[in-house]
Formats: sequence, C-alpha cells, structure tokens
Amino acid sequence: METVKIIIMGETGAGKSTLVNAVMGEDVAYVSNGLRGTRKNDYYSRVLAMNNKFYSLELTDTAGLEISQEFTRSTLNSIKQEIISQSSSSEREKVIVWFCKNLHSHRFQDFELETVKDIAVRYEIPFVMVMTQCWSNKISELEEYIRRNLPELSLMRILAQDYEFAGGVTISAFGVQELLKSSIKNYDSFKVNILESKLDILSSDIERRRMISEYKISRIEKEAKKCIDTYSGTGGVVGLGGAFLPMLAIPAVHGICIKLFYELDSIAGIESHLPKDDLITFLLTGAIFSGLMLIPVVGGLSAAGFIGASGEKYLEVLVSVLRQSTEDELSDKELMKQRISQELKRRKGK
Ligand SMILES: Nc1nc2c(ncn2[C@@H]2O[C@H](COP(=O)(O)OP(=O)(O)OP(=O)(O)O)[C@@H](O)[C@H]2O)c(=O)[nH]1
Ligand SMILES: [Mg+2]
Repeated sequence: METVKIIIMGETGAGKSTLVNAVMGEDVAYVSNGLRGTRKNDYYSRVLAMNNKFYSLELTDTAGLEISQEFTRSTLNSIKQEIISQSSSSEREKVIVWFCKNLHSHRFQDFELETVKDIAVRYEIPFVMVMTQCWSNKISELEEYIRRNLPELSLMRILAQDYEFAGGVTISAFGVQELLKSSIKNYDSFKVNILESKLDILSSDIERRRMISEYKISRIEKEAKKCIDTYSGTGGVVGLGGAFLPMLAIPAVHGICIKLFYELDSIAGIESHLPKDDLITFLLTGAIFSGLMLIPVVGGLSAAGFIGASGEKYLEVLVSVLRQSTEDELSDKELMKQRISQELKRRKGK
C-alpha cells in the first residue's frame, strides 16, 4: 500500500485542525475558538480508498505560525524537522505540504512567502497552497498575490466545515476531497514543478557567480596591464645598455620578466611561486614568448618589447587559470603551480 504523508502548516486559526477533522471524517483534532489551538505536532492516520486503490494516509497537524514571534521560529524548526524525517526517497511514498491561509486574512506575510519558497525548494517538497474558510466566491487580493508570487505551486480553495451566516443561511463544505485527490493524482507534476524552479534558482546562482568572477578578472587584467606597461616602459629597462638587446643583457631581461611574473601572480591573487628555473626555461623555449622565440635569435628586438610581450603572454596564462579555479583553489600553491605549468605547456604545444 502506498503511503501519503501530508504535513499541514500555516498561521494560527487558518483552520488546519478543522481540515484534519474533515479529512479524517471525525473530530479527532482540537479546534480552537479564537485562541491558539494546536501547540505541538499531532499525528493522525487512516486508510484512504481512492480510484480503486488503497493508500495509507498520514497527517501531521502542526502548531500555527504566529507573526514574527520566537514561538514561530521554534514551530518552523519543528516543522522542518518533521519534513526532513518524513522525506523519503522511496517510490512508494508521497510527502506533501498543505500550506493553509485563511482567505479573509489581510495579507500574506513576507516570512510566510520566504518560508514556503525555502522549504519547498530546499527539501524538494511539493506544496499546495490551501485557501481556507472560503465561504465567499470573491477572488481576494491575497489569493492573487499568492498566485503571482508562487506560480509554481498549486492553489486550491476549500471550506472544511459548513459555514452558517447569522441569518441562518448555510454554505456547505467543499473542496477537501478535491484537495486530497489532486495531491495524490498530481503529485508527480507538483514535484517536477518544484525541481524545475530549484534548477532555475541554481542556474541563476551559477550565472551570478560567473558574472562576478568575470568582473573580478577584468579588473585584474586592467591592473596587470598597467604593471606590464611599467616594467616594459623605459623605467623597466634602464641599465640594460640601450634600446636593443645585446647578448649580455639577456639574463637581466629574464630577471625583469621573472619579477614581473611574480608581480602578476600576486595581482591575480594566485600563490603559484613557480620555481625561477621553470620560468626561465619557459622563456627560453619560447613557451611564453612563442611568437618571437628566443632572444638570441631575434637580434634587434627591444628589451621593452620582449618584456611587454612576455608579460602579456603570461597574463593570458594566468587569466585562463583564474577561469578554471574556484576562490578556494587560488590559495592552494601546489595546485596553482600545476595549473600554470600545464597551461604554459599547452600554449607551447600550440
Ligand atoms: N465554519 C467553518 N469554520 C472554520 C473553518 N475552518 C476554520 N474554522 C474556524 O476557525 C477557527 C480556527 O480553526 P482551527 O482549525 O482550530 O485553526 P488552526 O489552524 O488549527 O489553528 P491553530 O491550531 O491555533 O494553529 C475555529 O473557530 C474554526 O471553527 C471552516 O472551514 N468552516
Ligand atoms: Mg490547530
């Protein structure tokens, strides 16, 4: 027999316990008259026959949410605990929340909206928004507000118990059987809706993070370019004996490049500390300076040009490493060393 677990939550006085009694077919739950009624989670169960099938129905009647009181926080915690303990991956179990709201309430509180979104998405639990005490036909602003703000959830109207107006006119109860049927029959599509909205939230989160990191990278690039300009400008090559590179100046130019690379690492926030030897090898083998190759071969090339171009190439390597790495990974020296080396080698191979 398939189990259907229904957790009934919502503000005090919404009519949760009245709904429990209507589902159970007898007055098992305490219904309050104005004052707070249910004070802790109460459990009820029965066998339900529906569409030639039997279900084991388990109801949890929870204490009412009150507006921004300490009590509400502890109530919410106990409801979350309930949901966690009742959630199950079993195929033969359906867990659903009925969130009750009195049609005649003045407003749907922000904390109610946040609570519904948070619990539904976090625990991947379908919610049905249940408008209670619907003895009038009017579509309230409240109902429209809920539809607008929680479009992924189903909303149903009920009157769990007959309502008698002062003049003796009675409105008959309605909607409870439909609510039960719909919760069971449409459970899978409710679940899909929740999962889809969870995916939307997750992917927009990833998108947001990607935008932030692109923004950071573009700022790093700007600062790094300034640094490269400083190094490759005349200031950086003073003392090298002229604008053109004599053989003797090569080690000095390498030294400047290495210093520049270290500075670029630190601008990028990367703790690479590649061994100097590695960098010299990369410089000499043209891994960084692939276009112009080795210094001795390119007589006539200016030191400034060489430093600038090497810096640009190394910056490309760093940016590509930044894009591959998370914030945490950036402070992992070994990993960064490995990624920079790999990237240099990859470029050399091109
Ligand atoms: N006639 C009628 N009265 C209702 C209906 N739903 C709720 N009420 C009345 O509203 C009041 C509160 O109902 P409860 O079912 O105790 O509300 P609750 O949500 O369980 O409240 P807490 O346990 O305090 O959270 C009672 O006086 C109920 O008789 C309904 O469908 N019809
Ligand atoms: Mg109650």
